Amino acid sequence: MNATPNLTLWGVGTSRTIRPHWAMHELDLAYETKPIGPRTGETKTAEYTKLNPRQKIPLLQDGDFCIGESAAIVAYLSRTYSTAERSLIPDATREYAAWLEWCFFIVAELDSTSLYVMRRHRADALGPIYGIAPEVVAQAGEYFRQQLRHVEVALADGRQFLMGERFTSADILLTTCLEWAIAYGVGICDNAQPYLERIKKREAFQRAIAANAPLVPITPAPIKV
Ligand SMILES: N[C@@H](CCC(=O)N[C@@H](CS)C(=O)NCC(=O)O)C(=O)O
Repeated sequence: MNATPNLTLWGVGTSRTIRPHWAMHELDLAYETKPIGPRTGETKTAEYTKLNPRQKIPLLQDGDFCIGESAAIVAYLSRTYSTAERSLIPDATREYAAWLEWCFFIVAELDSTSLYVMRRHRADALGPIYGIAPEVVAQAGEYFRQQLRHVEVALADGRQFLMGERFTSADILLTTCLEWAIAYGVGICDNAQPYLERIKKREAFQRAIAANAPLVPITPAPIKV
């Protein structure tokens, strides 16, 4: 492992960009932030496109290595920079597999199939670009609630975190989805409420909120229909 990593994180201001900021703070890593925002045109510059041809935030530079996709960045940081004192990922093969299962479940079912579909088709979000579709939005919200039952079971019996008594980066992904769901008026299960309260008291979470705040309010580029 690199003893003095040279880490730069691009992107602030969204529920995806906060994920790697949070992982960095949990792991107590020093890094530089390039505070570019979503839908500002900043992901389309030649300099940025060279680093990330997908033209999306977040993006992590670790020395001469670049990685995009928020969940992949969090997994990379967890694997590369966890220590005995600060770890975001289980070691044992089956626990690691269960962690992977949670990460893929959250990204595929809660984020991409539910919340992001709502974002794409809400009139007050990206609907003017991708089509305003109230029925699709309602169904996606319902599907989110159904899928959240798996989280409800995992958090039963007063369990602290998704994987039991130990905080992992799957909790980072889940928290961002729960906050997003609340912002969209989708109810979350009862035991997710105290879970969220617990998580939000974490110092690393609070530092990540500050690190993810845009320096100036983000003014999105006009929507092109
Ligand atoms: N699946 C990607 C999604 C990233 C994404 O869609 N980022 C948006 C902002 S939330 C973006 O950069 N859009 C292009 C832009 O705003 O210029 C991830 O989790 O990192």
